[in-house]
Amino acid sequence: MLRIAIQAKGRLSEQSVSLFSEAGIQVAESKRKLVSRAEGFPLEVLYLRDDDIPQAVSMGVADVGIVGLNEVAEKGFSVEQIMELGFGGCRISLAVPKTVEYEGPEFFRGKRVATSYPNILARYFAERGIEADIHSIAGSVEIAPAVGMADAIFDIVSSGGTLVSNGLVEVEKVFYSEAVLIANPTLSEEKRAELNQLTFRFNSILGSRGMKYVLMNLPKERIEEAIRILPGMRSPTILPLAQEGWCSLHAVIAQNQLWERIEQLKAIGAEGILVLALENMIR
Ligand code: PRT
Ligand code: ZN
Repeated sequence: MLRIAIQAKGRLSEQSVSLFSEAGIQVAESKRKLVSRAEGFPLEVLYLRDDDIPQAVSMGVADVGIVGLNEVAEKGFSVEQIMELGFGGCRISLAVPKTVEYEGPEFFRGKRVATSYPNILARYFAERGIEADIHSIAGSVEIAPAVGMADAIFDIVSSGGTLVSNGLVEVEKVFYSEAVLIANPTLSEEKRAELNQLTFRFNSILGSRGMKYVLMNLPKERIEEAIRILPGMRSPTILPLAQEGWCSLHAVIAQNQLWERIEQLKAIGAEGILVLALENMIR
């Protein structure tokens, strides 16, 4: 049975649990428990702080884990990155007080930069031959410049609101992150097979995001044109209608192409167009 580590409490925990639920796997939220057994899949869930997940997976305490790519990159433990999960998106950026003049990364030479991500930052500076003074602090990085602890910060940004309210400006976007599924590199064959089953479900869920299912009535003589507009997964499904000369056409279409394609279909005589949400797409 696979053992998966997820964040006990925090920004990734709720969405980890709801991804499982979409995959037909019931996982309880942590509620001070350390381990629990999922329903709907042979899976044991270990609830940890996000900082500890890369190490737990690397040591084999957990076989797989869900954690931000930022933590994986910062901690540097040997784990296999299996797939991106489409939530928890953020970036780690350098930010300076809005009152200083900033012309480029050379600004940081000899400056004190506060961060909880010293390793990622050290790599960024090393690649540019910049020597700076990296101050590793555990929390509330954004207040460091105001209290005189640092000249700049390197911290997670998502909307940018925290920077603005602390009088800081984002000047370099260094690292992009989202929640990822990681695995211990030496899983047994049996666990590898279970992991493949899990990623198959996750891929089906992620693959259907942003996709819609459309159906419409169409005069039979326009089928060829409609197929050119709507190629679908393999090709659209066409069913006869009771009314002579008409058919019903079904296809999957990307949300961002939806309106343009619908206008083209209307122009060739499509009627009664229905657009439905797509829950899963099994490829
Ligand atoms: O207790 P534990 O150690 O498990 O949790 P934590 O407090 O270390 O982490 P948590 O729950 O805050 O974040 C978990 C993961 O979510 C991070 O490692 C990132 O991968 C991801 N993530 C996504 C974020 C954000 N967005 C985010 N906005 N993590 C933190 N923030 C913070 C950021 O530190 C800053 O204080 O939100 C603030 C910035 O937000 P904006 O929107 O104002 O820019
Ligand atoms: Zn943490």
